[in-house]
Amino acid sequence: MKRALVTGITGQDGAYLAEFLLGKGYEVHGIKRRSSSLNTGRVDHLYQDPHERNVRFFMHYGDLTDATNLIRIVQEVQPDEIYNLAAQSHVMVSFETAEYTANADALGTLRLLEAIRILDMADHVRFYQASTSELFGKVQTVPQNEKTPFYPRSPYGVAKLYGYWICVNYREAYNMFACNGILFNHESPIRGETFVSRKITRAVARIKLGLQKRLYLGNLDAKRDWGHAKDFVRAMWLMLQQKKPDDYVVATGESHSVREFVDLAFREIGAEIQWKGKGVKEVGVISKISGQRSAVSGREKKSIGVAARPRSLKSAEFASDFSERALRAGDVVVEIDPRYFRPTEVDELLGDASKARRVLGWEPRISFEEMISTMVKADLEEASRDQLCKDSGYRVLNYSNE
Ligand code: NDP
Ligand code: GDR
Repeated sequence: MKRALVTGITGQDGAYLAEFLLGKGYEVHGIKRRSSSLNTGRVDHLYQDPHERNVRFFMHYGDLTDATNLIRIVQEVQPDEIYNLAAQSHVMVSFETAEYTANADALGTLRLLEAIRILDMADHVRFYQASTSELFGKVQTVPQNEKTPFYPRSPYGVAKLYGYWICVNYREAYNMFACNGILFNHESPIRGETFVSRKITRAVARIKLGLQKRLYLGNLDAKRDWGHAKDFVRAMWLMLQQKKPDDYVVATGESHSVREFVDLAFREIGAEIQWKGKGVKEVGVISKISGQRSAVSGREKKSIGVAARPRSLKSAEFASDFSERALRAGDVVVEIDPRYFRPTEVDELLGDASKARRVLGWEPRISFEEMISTMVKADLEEASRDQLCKDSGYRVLNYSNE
């Protein structure tokens, strides 16, 4: 049985990858951070009581900023494959926590590679590094592939640049099987709530149910090549199954603006958005409501995927019954808040994944539209629980505008 060690297992990709690897018969070990509140929500459904037989899922306390701890875990686990997904992964936050981001994202990668070397495992461990399209930053060519020069635009991008090159260097210096997956944006119903995709789908659901009035965003014109996380973790695994280690761009080859994302998300609840005004005064106004009800069927719920939290269908139906009370044509539902503008922005990303298609046989299966639809539906279910509480007289907090 193959054994994998996944850092960042409590994050979006870690949860999908863990489920994928368990499905392939792996024994999966994850590193989680100690935190004062629970941080394992995305993998709780994978938890197995260690006292049971045939347990294949294990968690270890650890942190990418703690070298001795990483060495100990790698020694104890003796993995065949290591997936380094842990990172301070929020670009905007990296401007506020630049040094920490460098420590975790850049030096954290070095610490893991060194752990492999110190433990004399360089000749048999396969290593995946979560590199990113943020390396391209101020893009030098369109579309971006493995040969496109890098020009990162944030402390996060710069830290990941170190991670990329140290991975290449250890491959060349010590003959390690180390791969960079240069992944473009990928989202899902379990995406962190402060990334723009989830911020939008969550707000759309809450606006529909009358739990929130407005969505405040930054740069509406930024364009991203957005795919689904479930498709992208498959590419990570494929990279480590090849004869030779290499670096691959993973992307859908389609680019959409934040504005388009908002349009499609609102359309999912039967509302059309009209954009009025310019610059920071621009607003999104509801121009038409079709009265469409957007509840989630049992079958659709299954397709939301792995780590989607279990919810009751009843609550989703309940939510749709109350839906139309909140929205009216003419309502201003989107506004610009310059606080979300970044000191340096990545304006437009478009990936060329032809190498991944050719060598790995990888291609995305979930479309942009399907992904948004799934995300809105999942967020409607989640919001419906808050609505139930609110309608029963309990206080519901809104932490959406981050
Ligand atoms: P998330 O932010 O959802 O997850 C990050 C994970 O890293 C969480 O498990 C987090 O733990 C953990 N983590 C953060 N800091 C540390 C630390 N110091 N020590 C140990 N663990 C830590 O990210 P994603 O799942 O979206 O992304 C996975 C990786 O892929 C990241 O490295 C990201 O930079 C990269 N990437 C992501 C893309 C995307 O579009 N999603 C695209 C390209 C690259 P906790 O839960 O406790 O916070
Ligand atoms: P990104 O993702 O920076 O591409 O990094 P994010 O969703 O944060 O931003 C995408 C674009 O949307 C614009 N934007 C906003 N972003 C946020 N978060 N909040 C807003 O209110 C908002 N309004 C507009 C941003 O300016 C940006 O242009 C993600 C992370 O997962 C990284 O870890 C990963 O490496 C890259 O994707 C690929």
